[in-house]
Formats: sequence, C-alpha cells, structure tokens
Amino acid sequence: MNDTFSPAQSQGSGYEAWLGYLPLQPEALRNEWHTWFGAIVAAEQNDPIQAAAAEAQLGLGKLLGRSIPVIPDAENAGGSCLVIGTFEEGHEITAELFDESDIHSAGAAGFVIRVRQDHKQIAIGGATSAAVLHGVFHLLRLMASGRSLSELSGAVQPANGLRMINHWDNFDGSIERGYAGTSFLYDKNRFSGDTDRLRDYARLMSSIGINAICINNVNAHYEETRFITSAYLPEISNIADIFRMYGIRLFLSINYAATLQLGNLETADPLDPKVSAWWAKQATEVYAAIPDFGGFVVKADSENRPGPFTYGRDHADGANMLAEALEPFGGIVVWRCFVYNCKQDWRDRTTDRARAAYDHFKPLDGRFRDNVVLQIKNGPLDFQVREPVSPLFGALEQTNHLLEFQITQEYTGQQRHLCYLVPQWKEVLEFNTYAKGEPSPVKHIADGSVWQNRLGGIAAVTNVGNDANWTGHLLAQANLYGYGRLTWNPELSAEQIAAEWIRLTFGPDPAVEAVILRMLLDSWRIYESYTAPLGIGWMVNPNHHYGPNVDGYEYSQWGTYHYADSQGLGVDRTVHTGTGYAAQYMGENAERYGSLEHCPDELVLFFHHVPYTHVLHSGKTVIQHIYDTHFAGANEAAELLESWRSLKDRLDIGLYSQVEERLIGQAAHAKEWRDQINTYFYRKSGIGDVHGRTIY
Ligand code: GCW
Repeated sequence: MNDTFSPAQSQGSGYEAWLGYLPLQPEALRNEWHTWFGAIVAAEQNDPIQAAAAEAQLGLGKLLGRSIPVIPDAENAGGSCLVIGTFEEGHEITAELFDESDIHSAGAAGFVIRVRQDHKQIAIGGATSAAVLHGVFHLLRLMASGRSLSELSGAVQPANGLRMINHWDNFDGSIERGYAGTSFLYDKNRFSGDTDRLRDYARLMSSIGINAICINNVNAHYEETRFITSAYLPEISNIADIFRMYGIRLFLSINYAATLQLGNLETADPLDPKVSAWWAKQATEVYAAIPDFGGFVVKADSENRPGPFTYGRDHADGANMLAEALEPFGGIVVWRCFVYNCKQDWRDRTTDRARAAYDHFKPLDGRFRDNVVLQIKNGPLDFQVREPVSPLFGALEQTNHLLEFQITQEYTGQQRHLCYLVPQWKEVLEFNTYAKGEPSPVKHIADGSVWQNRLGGIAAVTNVGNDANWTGHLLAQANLYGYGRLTWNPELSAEQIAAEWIRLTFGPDPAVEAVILRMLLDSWRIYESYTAPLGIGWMVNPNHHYGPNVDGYEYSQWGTYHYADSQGLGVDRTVHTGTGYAAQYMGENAERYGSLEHCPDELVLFFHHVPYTHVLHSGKTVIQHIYDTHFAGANEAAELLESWRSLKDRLDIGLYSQVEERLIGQAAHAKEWRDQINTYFYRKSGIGDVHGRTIY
C-alpha cells in the first residue's frame, strides 16, 4: 500500500484527489474520533479485506496524525478498535458483532456500521469483502468531510447493481475524447505496467463505489481485437488482479467481427455455429486467465463498426450469441444502443438521428438473454450540453439496461472549461418517463426496479488520463467523484456531492467551500449559455468538437443539423409537421415536447423550428435570448476566474495555479463563442440586439 507519496504526487499536483485525508480540524473533532482507533482488527486474509485494512490505516493515520496498527484479532487490541470483516459463518469476530437484522439490512452488496459504545468499538461488516471495503471508505469519507460519530451507525446499500466506468483508451496510448493526457493503461501498443498508478486509480474508483471497469475503447481496433487471446490475456489479468483487490471486475470492449480477424472464418454471422463456437472457445480462454472477468462491452453497427446487420441479423441475434458464450462463466454482454445512420444526406429531412436508438431497439424488447444489458446514452443524440432524456428509458419493459453518461467533457468544454455535470445527471435521473403511469423516474428504470430487471445500473465514459491530477482540470475531478457517488446513491443532491468533494479535496475552510460550491453549481448553466442555444446542440468544430463552428456539421452526414435560415432555426420533431420523434415519449412528455406552447424553453429548438421572433416563456424572443445569454455567459465565465482569484491566499499554490490557468483560458474562449454565435445569428436574421451591444 502506498502510504508515502513522491513529490509529484504531493497535494499541489492533485494526484491524491479526494483521498488526500488532510488532518482533521478543528481539534475538538479530531479528539472526538481520536479515542476510537487504538487498532484496526482484520482477521480475514483475502485481498479486499487486507486492502480495506490498509486503507483504514492510511486514512485514519493521516486524519488523526498518528500510526495505528493492523492486527488479526480483537483480543489483542486491548482497548478501542475498528473491526472489519464479512458476515461469513465461522468468523467469530463478526458473528459476535452483527445480528440477523444487520445482515438483512446490508443486503448482498451493502455494509453495516455499528458503534459499540460499551466496548469502544466501531465494527464494519458486509456480505462480501468488497462491501466491507466500501464501508471503510464510507467511514473515512464521513470523517474527512467533518461529520461526527453520531452519524456513523447504520446500513448502506448501493442503489445500482452495476456501477461502471468505460475507458476509451486505445492500445497505442491515445484516448478517444481524452483531455487529461495519454493513457495510463497503455503506451505505444504495450501495457504501461504502471502498477502504482493503477492501484491508486483502483483505490479512487473503489472509494466512490465503482465495481466494473471496461479498460479499452468501444472502438476496438486491430490490436485491441487480440485482447481476448493469449497474446495479451496474461497482462490483462495483472490489471484484473489489482482491480479485484478493490472489488472491481474488469470488462473488455470487443470487435464484433473478431472471427474474421482471428478465427480464420469468413463470417461474423451470429447464427453461424462456427461463429458461436469460436466465441465460446474464446470465452473459455478469457475465464481461464481471469476467473471473475465481467464480460464484453460491444459497439456494433455503429459509426462504421461491424455488427450483425451485415449478415441480415438484428442486435438481439448478435448480443445473444455473445451472451451464450459468457453465460457458463457468469459473464454479461453490455450492448450499446448508440446505433444510427452516420451516412445521412443533409438534404433529407425525414431521417432523424434522434429517433434511431428507439426505432432500432424498442421492437427487440423481450428478445435479449438474461445476461445481456443494453447501454443507452442519456440523450438521443450524443452527450450535448442540453438534450432531452432518451425515450428508450421506460420503453423497454423486458430488457436489462444501463444508463450511459459521459464524464469526459467532449461537448462540454473538454476539461479546459469548468462544467460540473452532476446537476445535468440529476435532471436525467429524476426525469419522469411515465412508463408505468405512476412516477417512473429514470433512476428507477436504470436500477431495474420499475420493470424488475435482473441487471441494471449506470455506466460512464471516464475523464482520466496520465496528467498528474488525473483529469487535466483539477475541478473536473468533481465530475468523476460525483459520478461514482450518484451511481451509488442517486438521492444525493448535486450540492451535497460538490460540498463533500470540496471538503475532501481542499479541507474544511468555509470560505473556500462557499466560493467553489457556487462556481461548480453555476458552471453547467454558464457553459450552456455561451454555447449552442435552447437545446439545439452541436455548432462545434468537426472531428475534435472543441470550440464554436455554427455550420460545422450543417452540411455533413452525421445527422446533426440546426436548419438556420434568414427566418428562424430548430428541428421540427413534432408528429404533424416534423419527424415524429416527440411521439416516442410516453404520457405528458409526448404532449409537452410536441406542443410549441408547452415545450420548455431550454429544449425548444430541439423539438421545433421557430422564427427568430418567436416569444419564449421567458418573455424574450429567440434572437434576443441568444444575444442575452451569450453576453451574460461570457461575463459569468470571466467572473469564475475572479471568484477563484479571491481564494488565492487560502489554497495550496500548486492547486490554485493549475485551476487559474484553465479559467483564464475559459474566459477568453467564452468570448470567442459569444462573438461567433451572436455574429452568425445577427447576419442570418438581420435583427439587432435591443441593447445595442457590439456584434460583429
Ligand atoms: O460521441 C461520439 C464520439 C465518438 C465515440 C462515440 C461513441 C467512441 O464522438 O468518439 O466513439 O460517440 O459513443 O461510440
């Protein structure tokens, strides 16, 4: 266990992230906790329990400023102690500490914490060793965020079964949509072998409850196709060993057409017995190397990736064939629903990319095997700053599914701009799908409770890389942290999560907390206000997707248009005059989005084509809204920098400077957005700003 950090990993770099465990303050709080931890008792010798003991030792040691021994039995503790262990029968220690009701309330994946005043003991138990580890991280988080002993007792269970991270890392070391340096998994077609960093990464992920990580890009290229063979399995199994220690199962993205590249077959037809036999053999090899391998993540028939369509088969045929191969070993197939025509003709107004996921997958409901889970992006297009929720949520009654978020800020400022995404994710999770008539929010569709699905949860594309602070922009750590916390417990508010993260990262200074909290909570709205308006999305430079370019995708094949002309803009997705997309929603949602009168302002251009003079619910015309939000947004971006500067004397200089540099860049770039968007629409519409501000 890493209990010392090299200078590069010191606080000023941000490397320790939320696991820095700054000494507890004030003194009274430290004293309150101090007397409870004479020793850490961990009898079980398995890796996760020993990892939990080491985490407790490191964390408590730093918080309390003294070293605490780890010992195998309570007898020798001779006073106060923290006892950790599973409920397994035969473990005398835990049998004595926990009763039937504790075991029941911890469930299969949760933990219980008991404070025994009489014995001066704190006990953490769970059904599995991973659950115990999560309990230890919970204790450390509560302590480090300034909570008191009285808040400790009780059982905590995760809301979602699958709490997954997707890496878009390529074997050559690049990261698709990565904004924090190169990969720490791979370098020039080799495994990086950086076990220290990998272990610290696993610690960070485990501490926020992540239990599944897919280590390679869903676009699996030539070399990555070979990951499921003996060429690479030994090294991948080393990574799985590290993950296992922290309660995380490893997944791999596969190439759907691997049989052509590796199997000496001329087909990848899922119904061809030779194809399924090859996958069954490959699955056996994978499990021989990694007995607890999680399964395959699959991007098929999507953005030029191969898939079952080539053979006249559908996605249930494709997914089920792979699922059958994994089933004997307890593995699952995570099959992505990001399937659409990426070779559209921009002149064709009848094809609507937003419809695609629903149109492809709704008819397949009920046809997927038990160990298939469909991964659905939060919105129907692609992680824009504002999109409606995908109408597939709620529409699949007999299919396991997983909600997909994007932590990496592809369309939200690429970790050069501040954009705290938890408020956006909260809106998605709380969105009522009306699937069952009564409130059926996405959070309960995703966790599987509405339709009693066997598997469920959330996955997200991560934002980490080799940068010292993991995420490039230090404040983007809050998105990674927030994602994990929310996935464990969707009831937490964006504000609670942000406050917790600030405290863990910067310590307990109320002035620091107040300023950073405001910055984080306002940042999504600010970013939205100076970029693409009113839910229309895109307007970015092609390929890399950074920075304004209103017509960047307007005459492209990608199905992402705004249709601005001299009269107005927006996409008509209504039933009567448009693409009919609005009708994919259920109940009130279909009516609300389909009617110009009721459609919420922030999505009006997503659903309707309107004149620039259309008056919004806010009372402003569309064109004046564009001008006002862009002027205000760029000003607010500049204010973020001023807010940060007000903290200069209160923060570690290393942490301060790296964020200041990013905020300077954001303030300048926000003006570029403001002026390009305003100028474009002024020139198109010929309508001036009522306040006469400068437009070029
Ligand atoms: O958002 C788009 C990205 C692609 C990505 C794709 C996907 C991995 O621009 O880079 O490919 O989504 O989700 O598969």
